[in-house]
Amino acid sequence: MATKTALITGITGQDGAYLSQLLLEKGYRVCGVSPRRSTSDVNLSRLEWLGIRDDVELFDGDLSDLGSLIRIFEACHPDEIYNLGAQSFVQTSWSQPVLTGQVTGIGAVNLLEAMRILAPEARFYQASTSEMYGLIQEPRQSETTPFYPRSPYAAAKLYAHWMTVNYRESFGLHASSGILFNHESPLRGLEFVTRKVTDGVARIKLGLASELRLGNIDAKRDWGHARDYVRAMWLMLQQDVPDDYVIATGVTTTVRDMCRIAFEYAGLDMERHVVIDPKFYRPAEVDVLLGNPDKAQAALGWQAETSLEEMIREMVDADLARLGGR
Ligand code: NAP
Ligand code: F7E
Repeated sequence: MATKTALITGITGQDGAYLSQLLLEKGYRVCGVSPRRSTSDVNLSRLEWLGIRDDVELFDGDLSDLGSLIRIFEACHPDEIYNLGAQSFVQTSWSQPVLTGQVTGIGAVNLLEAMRILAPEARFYQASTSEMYGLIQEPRQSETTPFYPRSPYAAAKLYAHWMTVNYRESFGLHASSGILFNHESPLRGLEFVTRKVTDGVARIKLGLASELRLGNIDAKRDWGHARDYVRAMWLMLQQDVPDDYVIATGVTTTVRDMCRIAFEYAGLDMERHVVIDPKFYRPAEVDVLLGNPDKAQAALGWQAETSLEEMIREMVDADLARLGGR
């Protein structure tokens, strides 16, 4: 008999899959919101990769459809709600700004409304993001650093972030936001730069490709492992008092150096294969992000456990295995 029920939006994404695995290990009943897609076999691939496809309950629904969320609340009676669903690719947010606002911004409010009406005693996690710092106002970003979003995605997330704070303060909901810096894994979408690089390296190593086309490789990010970061989400909801926390490693690295780690691990020379393609430049770039996770360490006892090197090696190995090389 499960002790608690968790409801996860974005259960088919990278974080949703790892969080489901963690919660199942802890004995939770795990329910997920599953938006309609034409290819159900594709969006279940991460849950299948972790071997937990049949251990979670999926409910048809969409963050942009409040009625569907209400029906899901009535069916699964969640104790904990994790809002991970989003249009999460920054580049796409310039070509689909309205959809990004509706899903990533308003979608969070739809979920908060469903909770306020049907499950006010539940606990709520909002997937906020370091992208909200955008044009950084302090060299190390903490919970008190002012925000300056630089993309439609970041602006939508900032709205969702403040609405989470507002529902906490207005209605007394146990609603917390994790301001997570970039986190990656073998389950990362292929369009994001780490996975694009590790997949590209594997293809070059196996003779399936000869070049890798990238955009601004001078950008710097604070990269951690998704498996470590979903643990922080759960810890936030176990606290007596809801709050907001930065989750980061405290180390920043250029895309160029991250790329070099991947190529060198595969025994390849990155200079021979990387081609800069302005197609991947963004209308407005976030040049550098560096998180200060001191509050999470002190209050949650959380810290990142996986180094960038370890994570990139795991991702290259997974891509080589997927593509049939090892
Ligand atoms: P992801 O892999 O892109 O997953 C996004 C999830 O949202 C998928 O399950 C997707 O479903 C779902 N989704 C998309 N549109 C939806 C809609 N209209 N209704 C309901 N669900 C919808 O993202 P992630 O990397 O796991 O990130 C999880 C969350 O954390 C996201 O909110 C992201 O913005 C945020 N975040 C991520 C990072 C990071 O570095 N990974 C850092 C900070 C914050 P389909 O599979 O069907 O498309
Ligand atoms: O880009 C540069 C790019 O797309 C990282 C999302 O999970 O983390 C993610 O957003 C950097 C940028 O992640 C390519 O210009 C260079 O400076 O991997 P990314 P992101 O934009 O930081 C935050 C925390 C989120 O919340 C988001 O949901 O890498 N870059 N060349 C490239 N980026 C991509 N994608 N592709 C390139 O070819």
